Amino acid sequence: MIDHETLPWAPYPAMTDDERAAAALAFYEHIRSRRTCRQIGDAPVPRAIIESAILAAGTAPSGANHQPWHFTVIGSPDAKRRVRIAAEEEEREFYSGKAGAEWIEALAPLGTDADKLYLEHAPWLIAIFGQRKGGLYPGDARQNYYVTESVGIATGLLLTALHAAGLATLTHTPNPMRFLNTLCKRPKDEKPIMIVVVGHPTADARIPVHATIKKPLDQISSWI
Ligand code: IYR
Repeated sequence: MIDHETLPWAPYPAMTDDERAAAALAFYEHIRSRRTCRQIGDAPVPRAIIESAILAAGTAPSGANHQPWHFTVIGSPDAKRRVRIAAEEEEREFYSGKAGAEWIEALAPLGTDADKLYLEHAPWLIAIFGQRKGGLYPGDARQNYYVTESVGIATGLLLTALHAAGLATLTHTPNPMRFLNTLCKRPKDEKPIMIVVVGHPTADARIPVHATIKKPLDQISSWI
């Protein structure tokens, strides 16, 4: 076996089980208040917040610790406009037939359509790419592993960090979204996974009731 260097486990802060239970419950209360916002306005958000959130996302566990993700942060009005135009083009096809009746019906309670105003108005769009090839160090061109899973976890942390900073988020998945490679100048072997739209809700923002229904514990878990 190849020798590998280790460090002693750095203990987490001491806590009683009661304190842990209270912390877990408090975190649940915090995260359950996050919801997708489709009316994100043009109120500005400091770049430093986005940087910290991406650093948080980058702590996610990943296959072989290769960290197979890339975040392109889109803040220039011109680039946001180009994303909106390209995404709306795909979405118009999606909503006018490509999606199929069952998918359209499933989306009806969310009230989504092909207009993606927020892509232009929101202060930041974060385009997230998964890297099939890479490795830990700059210039590595090794195989990456569990790319979708790793990027999914990192995206979850990104949303959690942005929520902790009091910002509204929306996960947007234009279908297909290969146009993002061109727009963000990313190589072909990177797969666009989604766009996270970040900002403040507009004063008249509303949320679909459908989105507030969360499955209870006994439906999402079994204990054996
Ligand atoms: N990408 C489209 C459609 C869409 C699909 C699913 I599944 C959603 O949960 C929401 C939307 C859009 O952004 O409108």
